[in-house]
Amino acid sequence: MLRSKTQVIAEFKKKISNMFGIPFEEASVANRYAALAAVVRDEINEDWVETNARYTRKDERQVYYFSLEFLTGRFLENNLLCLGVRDICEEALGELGVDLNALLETEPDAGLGNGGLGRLAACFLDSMAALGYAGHGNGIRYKYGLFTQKIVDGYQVELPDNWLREANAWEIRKPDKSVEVLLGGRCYPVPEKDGSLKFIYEDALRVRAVPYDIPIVGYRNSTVNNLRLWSAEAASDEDDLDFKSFSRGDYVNAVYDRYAIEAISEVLYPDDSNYNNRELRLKQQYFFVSAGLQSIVRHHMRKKEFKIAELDKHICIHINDTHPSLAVPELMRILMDSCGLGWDNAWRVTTGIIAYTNHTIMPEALEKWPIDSFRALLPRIYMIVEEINRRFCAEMLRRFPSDPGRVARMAIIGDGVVRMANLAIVGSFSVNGVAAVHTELLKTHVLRDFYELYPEKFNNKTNGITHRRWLLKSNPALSELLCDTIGSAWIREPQRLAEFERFKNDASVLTRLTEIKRANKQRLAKIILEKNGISIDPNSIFDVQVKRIHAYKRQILNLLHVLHLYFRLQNGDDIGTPRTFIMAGKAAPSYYYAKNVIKLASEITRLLAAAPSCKGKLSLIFLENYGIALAEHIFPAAEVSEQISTASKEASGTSNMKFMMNGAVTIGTGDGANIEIRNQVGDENFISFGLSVDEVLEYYAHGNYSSWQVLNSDPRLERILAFIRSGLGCEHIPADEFINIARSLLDYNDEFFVLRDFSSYVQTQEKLEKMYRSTKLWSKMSLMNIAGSGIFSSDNTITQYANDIWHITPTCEKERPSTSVRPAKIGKT
Ligand code: 26Q
Repeated sequence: MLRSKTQVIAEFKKKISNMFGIPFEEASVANRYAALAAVVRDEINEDWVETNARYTRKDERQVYYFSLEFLTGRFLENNLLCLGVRDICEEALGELGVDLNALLETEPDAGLGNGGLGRLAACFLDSMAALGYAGHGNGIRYKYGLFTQKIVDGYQVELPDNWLREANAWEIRKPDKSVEVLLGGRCYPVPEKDGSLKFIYEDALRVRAVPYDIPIVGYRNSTVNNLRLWSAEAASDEDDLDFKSFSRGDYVNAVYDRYAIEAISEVLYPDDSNYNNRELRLKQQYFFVSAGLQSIVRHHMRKKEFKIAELDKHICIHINDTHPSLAVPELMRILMDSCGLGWDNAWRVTTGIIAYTNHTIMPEALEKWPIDSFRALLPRIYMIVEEINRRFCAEMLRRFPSDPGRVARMAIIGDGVVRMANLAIVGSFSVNGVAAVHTELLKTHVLRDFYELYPEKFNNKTNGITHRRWLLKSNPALSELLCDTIGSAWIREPQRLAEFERFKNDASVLTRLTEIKRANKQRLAKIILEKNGISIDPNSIFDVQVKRIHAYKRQILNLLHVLHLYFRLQNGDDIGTPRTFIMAGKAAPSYYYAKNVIKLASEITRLLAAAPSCKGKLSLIFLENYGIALAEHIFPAAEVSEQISTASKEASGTSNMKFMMNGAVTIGTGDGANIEIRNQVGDENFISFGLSVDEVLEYYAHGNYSSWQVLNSDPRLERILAFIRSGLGCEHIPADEFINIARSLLDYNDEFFVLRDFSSYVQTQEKLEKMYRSTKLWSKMSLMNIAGSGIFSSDNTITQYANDIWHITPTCEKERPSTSVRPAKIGKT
């Protein structure tokens, strides 16, 4: 137990000598990090064992969150905070002359996700543990996470993210819990003596799925849940080189099979919207779904007096988008082929277990797999999907005999593909969107047929973010101010952040808030100077847009505005308070438009830096390699949060919540969760602009938008676009460098209404600048955003999932004793 500084020092020194066989004095920073992590892990392990025993004892329903992505970020500091030993460790190490922050920085940023969906899964794990729910993660242990982004000469270059190069201090390999997953080959039924069918597999590739468990530590509640990530290995040692092919003299193919197997968990696909038709991706999906379900069923079957026909009382499988939707036929397969249930029983159990969250309304992101490759890879699963489809279509024809078009649209198999969203909806008991407007759009547009069929399945669960990582951990100064003013109850009950509103007219609190923001801006400026060698001015407004680069997220609108300000300065106009635009985000490697946006941002950076008119007034910086670690530095320093997607396109957004919680004011469209943020803080604390969802839908319905018309009626736009098409008037940029952007805005009629929203955006930015001039007004707006952010804690979201979908209650029994002086003292800035 880490109860005193002396104990921490002793444990830490002992670990160094045990692990590395050297005295403390000789240990490197990496050694020290590993030793501290090991000390913390020992502490966690006790609670881990106890939590599992508690779950078994209580025998309540357990939830498994299936996701192809878990963007967890670093663990060490989070775990220290959750154990309540951060301060004591910092002080103990300090006595040894070791800087805790330096150790924290050496941990790799676990980037097993692309963006919003992956980070949401990580926030949900954190909240489930903090609230004492029996909720676990199931995913893939990718050897390479999302690529590392470099910007070279303004272009994005992707480097592999070899995050497992050093031993991962948080995972435990569990070879004895391995399961086998079969791919390809042939499958056919043979009748058994008792009349049942047995399915025989021939020539299937046998993949050994090995689990690695990572503890998910609850906030000071002695609860430790499990994140189980699967790694693909050749089926067994003898199979290292498949003996049969070996003896046929087919040595090379045998080696090749081995590579093919290990390739499954090699790398995370870097696309975050476009469904891309890669067979390996389908293998990944089946691999982790099958491994996860087999191990879960096996675990619960060990219980006394367990009945497989009641599995739905014991577990709930939540699928994060359609990526794990093979859970539907795979669970059917296990229940029928391995556990002997008949179809109807298996279907009742399966559809009582699976719940599905949709994260997108973009049709191109809906997953569809060609029948041929699906059947070849998953012969038995395909049979089951065919049967699900046959029964579903028959039922639909009975219900809608005069509407065959509807039945065709809703079929799970059609037009030569398997439609994964249809499979997920038919095979689950709950379908939810991730923000109120998104769920409404699903019901009225994208999934309308299904809503009409199963209205009771549909529900909304607005996304949330964990305030422990995104406020308590990343913004210690603000956390301290909150504790000084409203006490520390908000840490466990984030809705109590609302009490901060009492201070909206308190001059000294408002001043402290401004000072904290300033200190955080300086901290970010320092990091940028060290990393990029660029100095940014903490006196300027930090106006930030950080997220994946996407046409619908409209980074281009931000850039058009920056160019607009550039021209105004060139013209000798006064643009008011100096501004630093900060952007960051990755583009999918094959998404040329998005890459073009990064190049444009980089060239604008250069242009502004070289223009005397912009000096001290306007700058743009594009930060490399946006990820969790960088994000934790950015949100606390942000003053303006850019949430400017085309209304109706962003399912929810979650960075909007992280900004708000750190006191940034949003300039945003009425899209996704922005709408709920605006409702929460009131119009006076949210800066709105642009077309509404209804207006956008109206344009789509009538097809009456013309980007040329908008362009021709606005000389500012004409000038800016001509400038972009000329390569920013720079000799070193070829004239067609930004052709992708120009084409999308003009030749393709500006699908996302960038030009249409430009004028409203510019005007609103001017309004914003005027508001900023009053430090007091701005600080008050900032305070109101912080005070309103509590409902966007994922604790709130998870409570709703638990009550409305999963039907589970917290199992927590005791509070973890704290050895820390927190929360009175939160930490150092
Ligand atoms: C699918 C098939 C093949 C390859 C890749 C994919 C794929 C991978 C990732 C498709 C989509 C994603 C990620 C989507 C995502 O992050 N969506 C975001 O989810 C957030 C959490 O709900 C929302 O806040 C965002 O609005 C939504 O864009």
